[in-house]
Amino acid sequence: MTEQEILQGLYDRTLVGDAPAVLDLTDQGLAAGLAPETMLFEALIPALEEVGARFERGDFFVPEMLIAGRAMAGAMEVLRPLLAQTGAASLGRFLMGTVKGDVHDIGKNLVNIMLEGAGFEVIDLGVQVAPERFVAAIREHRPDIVGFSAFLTTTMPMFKANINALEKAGLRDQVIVMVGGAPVTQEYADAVGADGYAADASTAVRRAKELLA
Ligand code: B1M
Repeated sequence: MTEQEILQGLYDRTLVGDAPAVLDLTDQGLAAGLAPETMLFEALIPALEEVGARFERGDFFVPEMLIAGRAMAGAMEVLRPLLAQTGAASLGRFLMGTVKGDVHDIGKNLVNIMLEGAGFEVIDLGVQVAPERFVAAIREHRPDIVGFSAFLTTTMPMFKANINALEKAGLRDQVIVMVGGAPVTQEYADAVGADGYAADASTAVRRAKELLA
């Protein structure tokens, strides 16, 4: 198979949620010398974008989104150690979580991988993280930056709820707040009083470094 055929196969099989084929093609891509970033940005992410577009049009439903997400997550397990360099000196501590009411984690996990690759120490609280859990974890881990991910317009308001909880706990001036996720914009981030926003994982790394500079 040519590199182009592998990338096309990865896109097509992710789109239909064929996890074993996606894993197999990921291995084949690596064996053929394809860069993990190429498989990620030219096949896996575009496939999930198409899944989202089909869901919006009513051509796909939740089960299709779920199996496509699982197929991508399987490939990420293989790519993760390759994307994240090891042994880099810590640039800072980053506490991350998907907000309460939201179970999307693929985008968050990708940001984590890129942050780790760039040399951040990442503490991931997972999904559905309530404001009080963020507060407790900030007290425990003393991160330089806390990151809130939200992927639904209905869960984005949790950014403000989280920031309010930090203020109430007297922690707001001790930690930098970054936000992101599919429906989030710079305007929304500004409106809720976040310090930083990024539209994708590589911008998130750049923005995190800028905020600490
Ligand atoms: Co859902 N879902 N989903 N979903 N899902 C979206 C997000 C949606 C846009 C699809 C659509 O309609 N086009 C839509 C939201 C619409 C909206 O609110 N505007 C949607 C919906 C409606 C829903 C449900 C409500 C469906 C239902 O039940 N009726 C439901 C909600 C469940 C809940 O959370 N309570 C639901 C459920 C699910 C699944 C569980 C089936 C599955 C999630 C699996 C998982 O994550 N483990 C799923 C999936 C797979 C998707 C799509 C198809 C793909 C998401 C994804 O992984 N994208 C998605 C459509 C889409 O996004 N195009 C969709 C790839 C990922 C790499 O990109 O997540 O954007 P992204 O992450 C980026 C950036 O956002 C950024 O960097 C990441 C990497 O580049 N980023 C940050 C993320 N976090 C950041 C933090 C930062 C900085 C940058 O700083 C802290």
